[in-house]
Amino acid sequence: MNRLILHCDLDCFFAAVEMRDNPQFRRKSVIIGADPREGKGRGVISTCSYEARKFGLHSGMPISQAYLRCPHGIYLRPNFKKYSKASKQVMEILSRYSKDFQQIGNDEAYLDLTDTCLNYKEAKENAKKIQREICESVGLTISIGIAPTKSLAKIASDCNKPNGITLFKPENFKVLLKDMEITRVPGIGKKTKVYFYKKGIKKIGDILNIPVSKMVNLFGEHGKWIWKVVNGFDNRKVKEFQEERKSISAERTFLEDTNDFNSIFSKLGDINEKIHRSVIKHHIAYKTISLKIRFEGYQTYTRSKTLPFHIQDKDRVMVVILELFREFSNNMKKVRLVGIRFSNLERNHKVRQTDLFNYA
Ligand code: TTP
Ligand code: MG
Repeated sequence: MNRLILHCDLDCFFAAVEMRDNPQFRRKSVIIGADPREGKGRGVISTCSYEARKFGLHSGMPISQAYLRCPHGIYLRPNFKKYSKASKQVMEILSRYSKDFQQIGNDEAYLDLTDTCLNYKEAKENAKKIQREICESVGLTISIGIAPTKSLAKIASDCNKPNGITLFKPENFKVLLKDMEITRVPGIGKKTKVYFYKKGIKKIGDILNIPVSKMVNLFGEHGKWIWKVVNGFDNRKVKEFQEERKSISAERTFLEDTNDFNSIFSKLGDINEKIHRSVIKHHIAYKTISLKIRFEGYQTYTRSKTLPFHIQDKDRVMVVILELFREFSNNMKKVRLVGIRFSNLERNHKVRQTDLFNYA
């Protein structure tokens, strides 16, 4: 499939907004997050400038640790109102470039330019125009990846940050990918990486070189997906909400594997909240609720329950999840990841009313 997909991702978004508004912070180590309180503060980094990243700082790092590595940094509390305004302005610009536009979170978006551009050269010209327009109107830099699939475009946008444009063409993307670390692939984080390393898979080229059947044997469905991503077999369309979408899900990996019931349930509660923000926004009702659970050692299980009718009800979901979880209560192994999935979806505008009413 020869599509022209762009993935656009703002550079160190929150920090960039602060540097834009406070010229004295530019080219400095700017850290957005909790107050470090001379190294005694709690909380984590939301994001930081590229200068701060040179000291090893990154999103999610405890602020106390950041302070040890970078005591001279400029530590700022986040100003979400300001970031939200900037995000809206950026998304408005991006959405003008294609009817197939999909925003992800507050600083990323996909655009499908297959119908508007003839080739990669034209797509690159568009990418440059986007960068100029965002820089002039909003004062921020954005990195753009151009590739035949969404996942390849996402990997590409991360290759030349900040303010880069990276092309992965069908004829050369494998050559460009082969020497890259596997963690560049969305879905292989720091923890998953360990399981791949144990099997001798360190570079993307190692995945390209093995048959898909072996990836399935080693890592199940997740392995198959990773194989498809790096080989360019990701057919997902760029759409705000896909009518053909079969399910909606979210999952989280624990910082450390755990068998503490409270932490597991609190994580499932967070995931439930997160998915509900999305189902409410898109007026989705669901009939099937699934619990995914991965134990240390990578064994993964899914258990589902189908209700007699479609619902959109957070509390009901937690009751079902608790029921499904019970099956694993005798398992002594520690839990590494949990996830919730809704399927059997129905788009229902009425559901929103009831839900908002319930919230109120
Ligand atoms: P990212 O795009 O992940 O990060 P970034 O834009 O800061 O940096 P990069 O240049 O590498 O893209 O996230 C976008 C914003 O979301 C980020 O500026 C702050 C916020 N965020 C958090 O609050 N917590 C997090 O753990 C992450 C990853 C992001
Ligand atoms: Mg970003």
